[in-house]
Order: sequence, then C-alpha cells, then structure tokens
Amino acid sequence: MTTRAGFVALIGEPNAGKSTLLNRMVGAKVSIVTHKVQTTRARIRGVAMEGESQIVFVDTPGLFQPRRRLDRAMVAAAWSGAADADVVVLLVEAHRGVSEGVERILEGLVNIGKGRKVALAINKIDRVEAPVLLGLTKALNERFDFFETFMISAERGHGVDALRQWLATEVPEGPWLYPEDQIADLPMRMIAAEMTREKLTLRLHQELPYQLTVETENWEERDDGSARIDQLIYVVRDGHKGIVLGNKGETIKGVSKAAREELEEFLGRKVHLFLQVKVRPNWLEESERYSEMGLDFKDGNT
Ligand SMILES: Nc1nc2c(ncn2[C@@H]2O[C@H](COP(=O)(O)OP(=O)(O)O)[C@@H](O)[C@H]2O)c(=O)[nH]1
Ligand SMILES: [Mg+2]
Repeated sequence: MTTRAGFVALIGEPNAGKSTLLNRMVGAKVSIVTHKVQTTRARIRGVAMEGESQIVFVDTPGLFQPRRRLDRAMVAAAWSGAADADVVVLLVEAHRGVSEGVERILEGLVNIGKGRKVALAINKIDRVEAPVLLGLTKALNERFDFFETFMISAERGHGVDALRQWLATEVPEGPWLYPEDQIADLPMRMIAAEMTREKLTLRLHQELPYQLTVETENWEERDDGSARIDQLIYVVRDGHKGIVLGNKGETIKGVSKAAREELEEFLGRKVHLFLQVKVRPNWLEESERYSEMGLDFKDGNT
C-alpha cells in the first residue's frame, strides 16, 4: 500500500472562507472564523485523512494590501505558506468575482505557481445562480492556468469531498507527516488564545479587534481533571480596556463564558478560564508578540 502526504495551502482574499474550509476538511474547529476580515493571523495547519493520503492543510492569513507591521507580517506568512506547499488552492468568493484584490493575487501567483499545482476553488456558491459560476470560471481561467476548478460551499459542504479526493491524489507519495489521529499542529495554548480572540472579535467593533491580541500565560492541569487557563488580552489604549471590559464587566464576562464553553467542548473536560486585560501601547511593535502568534517580526519591516 502506498501512502501519500503533502501540504496544501489555502490562499485568497480576507473573508474568502479559507478557515471555514480548513475546519470542514479537518472535521473540527482548529482555525477561528468570523464575518470580519483579517481574523486569521498566523499559518495554521490542519490534518485531514483521505484513504491512504494525509493532506496537511495550511490556512493562511488573507492576502491584501498591507499597511501596518502586523499586516505585512501576515501577508508574508500567507505567501510563504503558498511557496512551501505541494498544492495551492486559491479561494475566490463567487458573489464578488474578480475583484481588484483577486487580480493582485493572480499576479503574485505567477511567481509562486511555477512548478506547483494551483487549483481554483470558487467558494460560497450558495450565494449565486449557476450561470454566474460559469462566467466566473471562464474569466479566472483566462487569467491563470489553473490545474483544476472546483465549485464549493465551504460552509454547507457542497463540493468539498470532490476537492479533498482530488487533493488526495495530488499530494506526493511518502510517509505520513503526522500521527493519524492528530488534527492540528498548533500548540493547545495558542488554540485556546485564538478561541478567546474569536469571541472578542465577534463582540467588538471597528478597529478594536485588530488592535488587540490574546496570549495564554498559564495552563495548569488540576487533579480533578479540569484545567485552569490564564490569558492576557493586550490592548493599545486605556479607552480600549474599558470597552473590552464593558459596562459592569458585561463584555468580558460574555467573552469569557463563550470561550470557556468552546474550550470545554474542544478538550472534553472542565475549564476554569481567567482573563485579564492589559494596556500595552506598543504591542504591535514588539517582536515577542509576533513570535507568540507564529509570525516573523522581521517580515513586518518595510
Ligand atoms: N454563504 C457562505 N458563507 C461562507 C462560506 N464559507 C465561509 N463563509 C463565511 O464567510 C466568512 C469568512 O469566513 P472565514 O473562513 O473566516 O474566511 P477567511 O478569512 O478566508 O479565513 C464567515 O462569516 C463564514 O461563515 C460559504 O460557503 N457560503
Ligand atoms: Mg481565516
């Protein structure tokens, strides 16, 4: 029996549905998802098995025109995720079509795509009528020589099996890269921090979610089988701290409860979650914060 294993990078504009697709492929929520752009900050790997093939999906931050240091580091992580992969899947939103952002990614793909299979996945097909899909498939394939085109709904699961089956035949022959039962290669403390960041992102508005970060400070296994997890939320301003806490602490309480419930489900045991908010005006310029997120600080240099 020949086994196969390889890396598949999911790239696309922010909000294209990359993290949703990764979670569906893996069958568990390893990458956080919100309706806001730039939710994913680091490269997150999720492992899926298909027959004798092990497909390691690499979720990447969205590709967009970066402005801040964090943006630049995120975009660099996304492109290098693609450059390291055996197969690249570009996700394009069916209802948005060939946007300016997609045009720019196609230009970037010309370099990355050499000697590498690049497939197109038109996502969110649940949002458009069939004729739109045909036009879009044609338009995109005229601009780039895609190996295959798939039409999917990452959220509803349409077309996802066909994509996974195709990928299983495209990853190179070789031994599996991870134990069969492993679904992600992100440290648990980072997954836990991401869960809290997701809940914050869902509850806070405008720029605030982009100007905060969450780190797991302490993780203690207790004798009764539960875990005590302490996390720090870094914000850049005093005013932000007040907003994160909310009136009478309502906001942080809601965040803490939602994050704890999700963690308990993920871990299958009881969790005591303690959140603390700290004002740290310069965290976006601190290299340690980047390494905590799995990003390269230097990539943010101009
Ligand atoms: N209608 C629809 N929405 C989707 C689909 N896939 C993802 N989404 C939504 O698109 C938003 C962005 O998804 P996410 O996976 O975070 O995108 P990412 O930024 O590319 O990782 C979320 O609100 C998802 O629920 C889909 O197939 N159909
Ligand atoms: Mg994402």
